[in-house]
Amino acid sequence: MSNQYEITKVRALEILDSRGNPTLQVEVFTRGGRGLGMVPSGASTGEHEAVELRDGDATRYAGKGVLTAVSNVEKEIAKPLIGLDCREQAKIDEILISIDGTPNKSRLGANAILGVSLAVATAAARCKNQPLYRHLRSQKQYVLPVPMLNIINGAKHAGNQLAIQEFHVMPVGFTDFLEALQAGVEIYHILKEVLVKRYGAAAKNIGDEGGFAPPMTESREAFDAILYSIEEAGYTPEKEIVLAIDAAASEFYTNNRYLIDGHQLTSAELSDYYHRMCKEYPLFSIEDPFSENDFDSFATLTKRVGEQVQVVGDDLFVSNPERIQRGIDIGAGNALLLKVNQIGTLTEAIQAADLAATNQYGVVVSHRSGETEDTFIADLAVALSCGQIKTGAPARSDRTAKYNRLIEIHHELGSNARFAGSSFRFPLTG
Ligand code: 2PG
Ligand code: MG
Repeated sequence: MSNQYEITKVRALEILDSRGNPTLQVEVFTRGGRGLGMVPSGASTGEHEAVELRDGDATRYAGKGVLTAVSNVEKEIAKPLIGLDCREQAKIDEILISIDGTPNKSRLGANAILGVSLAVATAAARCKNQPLYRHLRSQKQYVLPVPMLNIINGAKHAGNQLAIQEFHVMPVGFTDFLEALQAGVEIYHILKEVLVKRYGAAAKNIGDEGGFAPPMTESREAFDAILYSIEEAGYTPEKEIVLAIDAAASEFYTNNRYLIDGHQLTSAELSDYYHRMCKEYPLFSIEDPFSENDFDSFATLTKRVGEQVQVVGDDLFVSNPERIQRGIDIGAGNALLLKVNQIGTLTEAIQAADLAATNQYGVVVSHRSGETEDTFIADLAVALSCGQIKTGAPARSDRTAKYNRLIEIHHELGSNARFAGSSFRFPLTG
């Protein structure tokens, strides 16, 4: 007797991500349907992330091919999964971890493993004929996330002089996801005009995540242009729209100093700098304010501004429960940036989110700068009801695919969904 949930075949392909680099697509076949997972890829990667396996064969894609990872899926991973029930995510992820056998998934590649893990989940949702978010977590009520829209790109994601990697608007003062997204989009378009007026036509060129990459040198220029655009678009800063940044500070940290806005700052001076920015602008979320191993500076800043301001650990935590626990123990940060490919399986990613949430840490589900049309993270943010999603500018299909999926979920859930709004940090407890 055949079982519709039984995995019958696992296949992988080398496809392209949004930067034109190779990545994996994995398909998991069952009698009840096919699941698909596409793997994202970062540029400002944390040194403690699970390892993305690249071929290193310089004759193809400058060494960035993923044919070894593809072959690992088909030759090593597929066989032990055949015949398993695709609803048994935890068991399957456990098997993936043990076949790999390394602590950082470096043998088979976290990219190979994640592709399979995601495709197993989407196959199960398909077999159950359920939307993915419901398969991931079955609830009566869901929370739709506030989008963190990255509208000015800097650092590694752009070709300008901005040290800070991402400048976001978060539309919080709205009753539903559609209104919030609309406000973000309107601000994005006004910002384009403002930038062209201030910096010339080249200022509307965009960076890796669809935000503009104007030739600015100081962070204040970005804050000012965004603030002005919010008002020009007819919205009220702070009440309706708050600002957020991802400093990605490891990228401008050398020899114990942070090079930002033309100054070499110590971590204490950088902390003062953030403090000032939070006073002068409606800045309510700061990601990776310090370098990726500096738990202490994260803790100091969190103590200083954490009541009002979200301090998010991305490269600090790398979605890894052990590092998150270390942060919790000393109060380093008060929120987790959750990237499924940093840890490499869906089960571990959900464990990371749960660990954060049960310790009163906020959770932001996040894309990578190299993305695909896969919309898994939109469903994940809804399933976790975590209240926040960071998935780039409202432009370029790799980014809008996620927003479009959230629009779909908004309509599908109707009154069974609540928009996180201004309780984005703790949407379930307010
Ligand atoms: C980040 C991400 C996503 P990357 O630092 O948060 O915005 O960038 O994927 O390059 O690490
Ligand atoms: Mg980051």
